[in-house]
Amino acid sequence: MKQLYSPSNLCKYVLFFCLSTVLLSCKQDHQPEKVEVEPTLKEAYKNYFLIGSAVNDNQISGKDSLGVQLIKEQFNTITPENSMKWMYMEPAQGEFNFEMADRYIDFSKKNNLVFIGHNLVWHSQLAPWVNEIKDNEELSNSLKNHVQTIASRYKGKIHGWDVVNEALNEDGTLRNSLFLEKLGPEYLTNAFKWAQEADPNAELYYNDYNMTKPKKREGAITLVKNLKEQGAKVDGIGMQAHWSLEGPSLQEIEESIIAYSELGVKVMITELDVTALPNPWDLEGAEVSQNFEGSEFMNPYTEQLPDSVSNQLAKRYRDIFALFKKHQDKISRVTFWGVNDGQTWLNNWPIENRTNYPLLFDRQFKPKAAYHSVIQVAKDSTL
Ligand code: 9MR
Repeated sequence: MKQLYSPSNLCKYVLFFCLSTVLLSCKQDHQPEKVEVEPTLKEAYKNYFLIGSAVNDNQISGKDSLGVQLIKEQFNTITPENSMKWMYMEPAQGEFNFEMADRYIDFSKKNNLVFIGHNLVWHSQLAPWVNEIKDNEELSNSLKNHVQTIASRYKGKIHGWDVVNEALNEDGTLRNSLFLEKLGPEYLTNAFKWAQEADPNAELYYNDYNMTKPKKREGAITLVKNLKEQGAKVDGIGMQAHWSLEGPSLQEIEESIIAYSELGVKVMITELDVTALPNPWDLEGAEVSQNFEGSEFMNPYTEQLPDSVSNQLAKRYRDIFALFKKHQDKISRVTFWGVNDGQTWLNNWPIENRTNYPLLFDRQFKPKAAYHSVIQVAKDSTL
């Protein structure tokens, strides 16, 4: 007892009291603030639809490591932007080059990403030898061989194929491509049938731009109906969605989503981007043969996007995603056409070498205002 109240012990008690008070107040001062961590895109939209990006060779090879990081964090599906197109897959007749495509598939498997093949049949980015074929039967056999060789190599590894890309004109008639001219409209049904034979479980899609325009929409509906009547399996329609701040209107987009879904197919937004640059010719879509001379007036934001335009872009993305969310029962996937603004094809179309800002991540891979507005839509329980 005596020991307990000795002066040296008393000193210790006082010291202990002071120390614990200081520690306690420190702890209170540095109580971590409750910062709400924003979900990633794929987390935010996990109950609604898949969310993806087009990816390029620099990402697959790992050269673009920041891009790869974003792909893994933000997306759950990928589409190769270029490397599975005809000119790369079959550069010479009957000689296939699977090297890059195999790497894309490995990348998607390793990172648990749903893989979309793009594309099997397209008049553009075709290998030059195809245009040289004179005999129609040879052309038909080459088309069959192309579709079947590739679709069967990746059987079971590909979730869905853009089987036919951009086969329609703006007025809804069939585009006068080499295939239509020489093989007639049957080439479309055949392409779907050959793809199905080669990979019966893969989803098969028709993919095109300006799919919100009433005439083209009618054309696409007729096309899909015809394909189905002729016994082809069509699982989905891809609306590419190369859009602008002004158009298409939300009404056109909504009517199209509903109309396509009424065909009994899945609706996918497959190549989303929203140009932020002037477009005085009112060009819409993605007709790559359209190219124009540039000027300073046409490339106004070489340093950065002004806040006013950045806010417009965020608002446009907000409206678009609110609509997608409203129709989540019809939409199975939304894919952006590229990871960040530095990598978008829209820096070079319809005028080369411009500085465009159509995606959700900036050139430093940082999320933009548009990104936050897309996340907000997912979280907003009133939408
Ligand atoms: O983004 C692609 C770009 O790198 C290519 O140069 C271009 C060549 O045609 O193709 C772009 O992707 C297109 C896609 O494959 C089909 N829809 C339109 C896209 C934009 O042109």
